[in-house]
Amino acid sequence: MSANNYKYDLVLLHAPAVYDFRKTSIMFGPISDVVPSSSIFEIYPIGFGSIARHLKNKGMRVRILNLAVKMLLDPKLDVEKLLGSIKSRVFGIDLHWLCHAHGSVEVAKLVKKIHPYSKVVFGGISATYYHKEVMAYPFIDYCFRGDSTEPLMEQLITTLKNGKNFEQIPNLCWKNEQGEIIYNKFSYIPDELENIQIDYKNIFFSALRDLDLSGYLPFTSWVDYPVTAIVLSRGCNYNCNVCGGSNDFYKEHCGRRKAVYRTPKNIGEEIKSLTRFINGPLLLIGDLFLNGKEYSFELLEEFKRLKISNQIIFEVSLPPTKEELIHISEAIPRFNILLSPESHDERVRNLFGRHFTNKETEDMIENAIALGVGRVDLFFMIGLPEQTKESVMGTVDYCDYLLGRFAKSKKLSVYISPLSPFLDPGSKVFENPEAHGYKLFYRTLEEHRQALLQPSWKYILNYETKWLSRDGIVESSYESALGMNKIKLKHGLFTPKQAKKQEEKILEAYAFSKEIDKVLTIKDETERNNKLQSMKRHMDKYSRSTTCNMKDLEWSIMIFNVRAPKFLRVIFFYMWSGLSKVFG
Ligand code: B12
Ligand code: SF4
Repeated sequence: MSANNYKYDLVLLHAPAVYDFRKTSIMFGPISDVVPSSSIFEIYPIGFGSIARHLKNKGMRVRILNLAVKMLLDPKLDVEKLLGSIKSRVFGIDLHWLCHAHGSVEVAKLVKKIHPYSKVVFGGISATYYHKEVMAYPFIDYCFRGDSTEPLMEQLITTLKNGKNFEQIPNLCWKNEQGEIIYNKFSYIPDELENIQIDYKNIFFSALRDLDLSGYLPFTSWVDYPVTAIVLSRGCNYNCNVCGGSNDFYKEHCGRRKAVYRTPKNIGEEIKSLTRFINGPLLLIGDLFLNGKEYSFELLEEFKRLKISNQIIFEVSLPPTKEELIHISEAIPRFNILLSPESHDERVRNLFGRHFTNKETEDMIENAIALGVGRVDLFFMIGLPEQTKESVMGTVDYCDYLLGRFAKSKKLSVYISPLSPFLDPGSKVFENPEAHGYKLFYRTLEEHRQALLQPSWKYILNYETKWLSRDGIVESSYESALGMNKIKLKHGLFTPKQAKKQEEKILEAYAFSKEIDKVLTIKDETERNNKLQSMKRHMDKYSRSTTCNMKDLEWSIMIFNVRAPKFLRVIFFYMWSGLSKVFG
């Protein structure tokens, strides 16, 4: 194809976790219960926005195509036809989260089949970890390693246009004419993020230009629930043992020794560009206090100056002190705190890698309420070192105690969910499971790709622990969900009707997961597969909001008083004015 026939220089594609989830029968269970995505993880990496902005500023044409959202919204969507209608020099596919191992690779295969002359490039932190395996697939041409690729994508596209040598592009894995895989030096590790930003105006107008609102949506229900992430840093200064985004991971795989934070001015500009269009909540990711007092207070001063009326959710790794909370409340009138103590048991929490006490957590809740917090959200997890089923139920009891103390204020919410679907590659536990009491079922990318096709989440899980087998994780997940449901009813957070409905759903989901176990004992493969296929409708039903009810999570957003995002009105206005010109 001649260069002039390419409408785009780059199309950034986000695949569903499993391709094609519309046909396969899989009970994903609660694997995505605590994120706004459905079980096919339709959220695309926030970095799509900063790559798009960088390339647009260099005069290149970029499109974002959230294929996962489009497939969810239109069950009859003909993906091959859609991809066939889009001509691009390069298709960039993220393999950021390992749970996309199946979908991303399958979509790459499809793109190459449809557009044999276009180039397929992979990136993201899982692609970084598995770059050798990624490059072994014949339909993937390039893979970028590292957490920052904005200028690298520019270099790749320019090099493709000019036909010059690829050796000069840092962090790039590529194939030479003989088909040998070349791993360029990993030398681009920016230690300042001044040029990294998302221009929301550009995103909204690109959606208009491409007449494709859904292709740019971060997740399906975003229009009703427009929560948007603002990432403060790249890398992390912490070392939680089960996390594949820890300090050790970034050191080993991204060459980053410590987290680098964006400047308050840069973050302020992004927030300004966003709040012109959206009045939904902003989720600040990356604990601002971990970058020192001076930085955090400077950032909060910037927020104060901007007079942000949106709700801001501060995701913190440690409970903020009273002084820190005072600064937050002075800067942001509508603030919320999100903390993950992971377990009520301080020893389990320590083994996870978080070092704070329950007393510190409780003091934080008390102070935050006194300072007018909108909501404190506490997240607990199942599948941790030394965590038994009794310990999981102990966490439910602790939540009962916390709600007993704070529920009257209606400011505290508690959630529990399993560590799923995967223990993160590159985490300390993944690299040395036995030493931490874990057993790994899958290690390679290909093994995880196959695992995602298993009929239920129990078999998708890539681990079990000495204290909780896979069955134990499933049992503890549903039983703790029942426990949480009861205490939320007891403390008036759920109405009896809501609690009854949720209880029925949890019990049905648990029973259904056992039903799948039984079907798997059927020896005849055709009979087994037919039976599984006939269960698809229920499998889909029990893959959403079982351990945590999404409505419960969204309720915290409802009180944020979200109106329809401003940008939708802008879009409708432009579409309407365009149409009125056509029709006079
Ligand atoms: C922010 C965050 C989130 C946000 C996502 C916001 C967003 N839209 O990106 C939320 C809260 C929604 C989230 C959810 C999940 N997360 Co998360 N998340 C993080 C966190 C804390 C920071 C990530 C970050 O800094 N990103 C910024 C940079 C690094 O990435 P980026 O700008 O998006 O992209 C750059 C590069 O990655 C690369 N790149 C990315 N994609 C592509 C594609 C191409 C073609 C190219 C060339 C380059 C490229 O270039 C970009 C620009 O420079 C990390 C922990 C950490 N410290 O890393 C965990 C982390 C990434 N998440 C993780 C997980 C497991 C999840 C969930 C699966 C959890 C779950 N079961 O629900 C879900 C998946 C949600 C989905 N996709 O639907 C794991 C991933 C481990 C792994 N290897 O799979 C991590 C490492 C740690 C953890 N356990 O939380 N997460
Ligand atoms: S879980 Fe721990 S190590 Fe991972 S990103 Fe969060 S604070 Fe950092």
